[in-house]
Amino acid sequence: MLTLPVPNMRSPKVCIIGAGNVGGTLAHRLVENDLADVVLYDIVQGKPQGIALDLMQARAIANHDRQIIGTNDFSDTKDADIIVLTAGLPRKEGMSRDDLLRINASIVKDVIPKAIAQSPDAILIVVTNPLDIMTYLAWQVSGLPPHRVMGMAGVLDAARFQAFIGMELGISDADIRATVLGGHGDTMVPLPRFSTVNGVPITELMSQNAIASIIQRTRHGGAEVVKLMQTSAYFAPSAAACAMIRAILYDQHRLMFTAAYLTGKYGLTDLFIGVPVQLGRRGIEKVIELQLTSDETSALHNSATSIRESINLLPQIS
Ligand code: A3D
Repeated sequence: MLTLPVPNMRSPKVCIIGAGNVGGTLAHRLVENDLADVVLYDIVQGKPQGIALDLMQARAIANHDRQIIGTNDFSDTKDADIIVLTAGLPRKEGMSRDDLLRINASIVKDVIPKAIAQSPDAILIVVTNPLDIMTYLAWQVSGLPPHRVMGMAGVLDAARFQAFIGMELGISDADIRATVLGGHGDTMVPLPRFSTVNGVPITELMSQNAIASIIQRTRHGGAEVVKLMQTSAYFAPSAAACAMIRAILYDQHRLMFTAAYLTGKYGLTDLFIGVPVQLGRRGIEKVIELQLTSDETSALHNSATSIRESINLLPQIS
């Protein structure tokens, strides 16, 4: 039988800006899940090159042919399908919120236009904190349409909620679906009414007290890790970013929670905040509006107010 040659299809390419804990772990996940070639960019000489070489040396054992390039030169990131921003400081002890905002805002303003100039058709996923505000700023300086810009937090926050529900009930996380809206931080809005174990709302399975304490633990899920490890989490954050990238590259039309730009849904306009979206190859295909109770709406609006206050600080601090 005649065998036709396989067409020479281009591999998807993901550019990760910031070869730190989240960026390096994400590169590892992407190549070892055979999802994309990776270009890892960092301002520190040698760091991205070293991680890339380490990952290339693992290829024979990990059994994949993905290319990993480490660079300090944006021209190597050309024609990426997805750009992930993980450059920036995590908040450290003694650092005020405004300090973090100022430092990371200047990084975002510097790197995003350079990355987009190389990959004008890319979809942009922001991980840098403070997440909702950096996503807004990245969108502003990128010039991209809002459906091609999103913040990674909701997938992670929902996964933390899932993990704590699973631990409390002793049930597999595979059967648990959790919903978390709002900003990534103290004002996030985990929603028990929309969180289920194989369709059964957790409100049927747990006491109000147990749910309240799981919600608190979810809100401080990142801080709990920092306290233990003395550094910001990266396994779960990189897993969340990887799941979003898979949904985009495979055009999966998945319902996921991301920081998305709102133009009236939930009564909110001109900010990025965590909401359910449908994610596919074009980016955010639609923002899904849940029918919230008045308490849920006011919690979401409270979160939006805190994001808005920080967005309003941006012109003064940078
Ligand atoms: P870290 O391991 O310190 O890595 C940050 C990297 O950014 C370092 O390699 C730096 O050299 C690099 N960097 C700094 N400035 C630049 C620049 N101008 N250009 C290119 N690279 C630069 O931090 P991390 O990986 O743990 O975290 C990275 C960011 O993600 C921080 O802002 C964290 O707060 C944030 N983060 C967010 C989440 C969310 O859930 C939203 C989770 C985990 C981390």
